[in-house]
Amino acid sequence: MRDNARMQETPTSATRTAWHVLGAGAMGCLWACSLASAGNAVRLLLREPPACGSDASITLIPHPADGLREETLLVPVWLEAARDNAPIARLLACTKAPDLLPALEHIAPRIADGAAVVLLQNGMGFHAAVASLLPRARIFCALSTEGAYREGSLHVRHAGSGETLLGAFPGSAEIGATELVGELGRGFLPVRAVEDIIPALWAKLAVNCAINPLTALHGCSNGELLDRPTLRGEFDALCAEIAAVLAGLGHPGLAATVAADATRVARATAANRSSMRQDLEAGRRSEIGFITGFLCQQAQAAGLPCPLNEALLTAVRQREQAKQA
Ligand code: NAD
Ligand code: KPL
Repeated sequence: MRDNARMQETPTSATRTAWHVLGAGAMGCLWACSLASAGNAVRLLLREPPACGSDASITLIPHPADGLREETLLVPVWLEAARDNAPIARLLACTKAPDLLPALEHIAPRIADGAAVVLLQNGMGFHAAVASLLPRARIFCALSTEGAYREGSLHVRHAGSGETLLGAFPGSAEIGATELVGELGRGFLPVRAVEDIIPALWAKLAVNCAINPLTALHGCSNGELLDRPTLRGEFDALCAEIAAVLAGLGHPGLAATVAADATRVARATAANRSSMRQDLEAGRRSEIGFITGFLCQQAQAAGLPCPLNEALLTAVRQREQAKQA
């Protein structure tokens, strides 16, 4: 490995809007690096006070598609305590879904009127709650197929190159996402504005409902769902139930493609340990409540049966509790 290379802040950084990044995990560090690479001043909001209020560097192992040439880079960022009082005009929220609202409640008084708040979490069911918590902010949803994992504290590997879709949460931001894409997409991570993000959120949710709980409970790779006959049977039955719920909720197009979509994603990510499997195996709380849990809530409200999804929701929650006990 070559020596670490230090990414320089460009002279334009002083003139660009500062971006606060909430959550210094895999996605938070990756996005902080991408924003900093474009000359933005980046402030990483930490829950832990000791290291806050100082310059620091994120160690980034880039993906070849990032075009950064170096094998390892040190990217300068400013560490800031959540309880600091400087106003926040641009926020990229990168916590896991269950941590999002508590984290935002903590910094809500700092969010400026008209601030852009981008939610990068997997799952659904939290966007409206954030919009009510921050009624004067513009809320955006980001859907990312980038893959990253932490190698250590402030040390991230960009493992899979993808794309991020950005759209305004309906009713929250009068202007679309195009203006913001110009800022967020200036770094090495590609970002694309979409007019209506909701169908994309549902499509991703449906695929995650099909893959994540089964892989987490069986401790198998995504590809094993397709290749092991008993798992394939469970996967097919689950896809059929998800399709029936989507059809009942008024998403016939998604209902028609969910089995093929989930199969394609499981094949394309065959060797992956799903994020939910990783969470359960590490004894962490998973995002099940915002994935299968959200689908079950919507199904129940519409009077649609979803026994397979309900059973998976219960089983994953029991597994989480057993690990935490
Ligand atoms: P992560 O666990 O690596 O990072 C989350 C970070 O948030 C942690 O460092 C945690 O300490 C921090 N955090 C939690 N509460 C906080 C608070 N109150 N204040 C400050 N920080 C707080 O998770 P991740 O892998 O970066 O995933 C983040 C989100 O992005 C998830 O919803 C995930 O599903 C989604 N996502 C991740 C990937 C990926 O490849 N990692 C890809 C696409 C989408
Ligand atoms: O999004 C994913 C996850 O693990 O959360 C998939 C697409 C299933 C890839 O593992």
